[in-house]
Amino acid sequence: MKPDGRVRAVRAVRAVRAVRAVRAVRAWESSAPGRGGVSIIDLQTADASTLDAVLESIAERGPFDVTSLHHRRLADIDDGIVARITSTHAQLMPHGGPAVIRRLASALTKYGVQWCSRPPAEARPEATDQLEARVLDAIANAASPAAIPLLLRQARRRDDDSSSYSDEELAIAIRLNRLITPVQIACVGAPNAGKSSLLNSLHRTTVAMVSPSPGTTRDRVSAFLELDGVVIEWLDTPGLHESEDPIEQAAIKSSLRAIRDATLVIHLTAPDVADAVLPKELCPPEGILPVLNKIDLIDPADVPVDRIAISAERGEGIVELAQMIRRRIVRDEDLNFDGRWRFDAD
Ligand SMILES: Nc1nc2c(ncn2[C@@H]2O[C@H](COP(=O)(O)OP(=O)(O)O)[C@@H](O)[C@H]2O)c(=O)[nH]1
Ligand SMILES: [Mg+2]
Repeated sequence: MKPDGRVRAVRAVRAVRAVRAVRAVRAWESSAPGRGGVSIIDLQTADASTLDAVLESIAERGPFDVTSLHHRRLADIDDGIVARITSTHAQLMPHGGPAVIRRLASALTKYGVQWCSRPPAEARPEATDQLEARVLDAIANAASPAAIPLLLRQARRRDDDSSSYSDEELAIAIRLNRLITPVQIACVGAPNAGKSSLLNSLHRTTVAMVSPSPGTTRDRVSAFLELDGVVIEWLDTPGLHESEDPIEQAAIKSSLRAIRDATLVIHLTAPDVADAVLPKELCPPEGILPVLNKIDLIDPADVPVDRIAISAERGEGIVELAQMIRRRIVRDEDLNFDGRWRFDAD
């Protein structure tokens, strides 16, 4: 419901008062951006009354006593929890979507709060300086376990060398950043090539329906998989083929878009199905990896030398495939790199 004119006027007066009073309040998102159902925004100031003013403006209906929790509408944007931790520290806990956080950040800014794009060093009392705080933030956000030992070494390396980054360091950072934010890998091929079986085999649990009738994977299915220490998002696509069915056509169209955005494409073929025609001018940054499935159906001597050979159903070649994919996404030399990783470029 829209607030009426009087309520809006009262809010505006409060906002002006708040803007005057609260320049000293700083706010930042302390939870991993876009990860959880609920986010945490920290509000910190040196003076309790300025924090009262901000909370009254954003969440209304105080008082917000120390150690109290309140369920409130937050700036007419979202419902959430207001937690008053100490007289000078409070937390807002709205839903975790990036759009909600962006809008709340802009509402807080309107009330005079200084919005920090990342938690300040003091927000991490265990960090001795800003760089160490950034390392800890990156560790908190990193999807892949392989990122942790590398990040732990960064604070010292970067302290020791403050020169500008070399081209090699910048190129390696593009790949190492994939350890923090997972890339997408699309598995494409004809219906019945075994794409869903491969995902299942990689995942070792059923996340996609496997069926002998073509076109079972009507929509895209994606799963986060850890391949050899590196987490990636695997897109299981519907078979690329002509279809009269409008639902299937829509699914194929949507998967074509996803395939074009993928960092690596796995082109799956099988001896018992005709190969699919791949989308034109497909040029993923890490290339197209040809993989032959169902090698249990053929004589080993008939496996073409240019194909990675697997049997999704029997689990043959799956570990080797996972390692090969990992090396395309983050190379061995990247993981052993002894230079500086620019993990915190804005
Ligand atoms: N013999 C054999 N059959 C397989 C293998 N992988 C998948 N299949 C079978 O191939 C059929 C199609 O598999 P599915 O994963 O649904 O293919 P998709 O349409 O590409 O997703 C199913 O009957 C699977 O059991 C394999 O490695 N060997
Ligand atoms: Mg399928």
